[in-house]
Amino acid sequence: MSLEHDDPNFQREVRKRSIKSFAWFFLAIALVVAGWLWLMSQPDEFGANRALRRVLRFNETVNAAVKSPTHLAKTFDKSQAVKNVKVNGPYGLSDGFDSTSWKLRVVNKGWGADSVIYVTLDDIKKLPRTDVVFDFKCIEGWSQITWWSGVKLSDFMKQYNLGSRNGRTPNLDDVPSLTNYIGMVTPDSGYYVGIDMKSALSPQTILCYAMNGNPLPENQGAPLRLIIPNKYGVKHIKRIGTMRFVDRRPRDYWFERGYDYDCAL
Ligand SMILES: Nc1nc2c(c(=O)[nH]1)N[C@H]1C(S)=C(S)[C@@H](COP(=O)(O)O)O[C@H]1N2
Ligand SMILES: [Mo]
Repeated sequence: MSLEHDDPNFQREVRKRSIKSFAWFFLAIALVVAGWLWLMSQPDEFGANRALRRVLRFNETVNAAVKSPTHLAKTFDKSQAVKNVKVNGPYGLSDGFDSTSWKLRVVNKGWGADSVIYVTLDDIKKLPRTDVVFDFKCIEGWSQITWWSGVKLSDFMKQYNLGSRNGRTPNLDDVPSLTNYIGMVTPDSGYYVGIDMKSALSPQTILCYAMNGNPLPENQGAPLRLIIPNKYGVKHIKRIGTMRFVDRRPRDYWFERGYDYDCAL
C-alpha cells in the first residue's frame, strides 16, 4: 500500500507549489529592495530625503488643518512643576558669553534694512510678568511639567512697535498686516529658529527670564529664552541674541537637519 506522499503526482504538485511560493517570495524581496534603492536614490531636501520630506509636509498640512496655531496648551498648577528641570540641547551656548553686557538685538522689517534696536533685560522685566506652567515636550520623547516666567511676546511687540510691515504701529489683531515670521538666533549664531506669527502671538508664548521663580540658569537659556507651549522643545530657543521680523521663512536649525518646520503640538 503506497502512502499519499509516495504518489508521484502528489510529489510533482508539491514541487510545483514550492517553486511558486519561492518565486513569490523572491519577487516580494526584489520589490522591497527596489523600493529601498529608489528611496535612497532620492536627493536630499533640507536635511531630509525628498520622498520622506514630502511625507513630513503632508503631515504638517494635516496637522495645520486639524490644529490651530492659536490653540492653548493645557496648563498646570505651579506646585505640579518639577524641581529638577532637564537640561537639553547645547547648541549656540558657546563659552565666553558675557550675560552682563547682553542686550537683545531686534531687527524689524518695517524699519528698513539697517535699523536695529537693542533692549536690555531690565527693560524687558519692566513689562508685565506672565507665568506659564505646561507640559514641555521634546521630540526625543520625554516631557515634563515646568514653570516659566517672562513677558508675553505680544506685549513686547506692542511696547516696541514690532511686527508691522510698514514700520507703523502694528495691529496685533490683524495678523495678515504683520510679517509672516520671527527669526531668532543665539549670539554666536549656533542655534536658530523660525516662528510663524500666529504662534508668536499666542498669550502663552513668552520671552522667558525665570524658571521655578528663580533667574534662568545659563544652560537653560539665560538671560532670555523663548517659551512657546504650542510647539515642541526644539523651538524654545535658549539665549536669544537677535530677533528679526521678516516675511520669508527664517533658517531653522532642526528643519535643516530633517525635522518639519512647524514642530506644532
Ligand atoms: N540655544 C539652544 N536652544 C535650544 C536647544 C539648543 O540646542 N540650543 N535645544 C532645544 C531643545 S531640542 C529642547 S528639548 C529645549 C530644552 O530646554 P531645556 O534645556 O531648558 O530643558 O531647548 C531647545 N532650545
Ligand atoms: Mo528637544
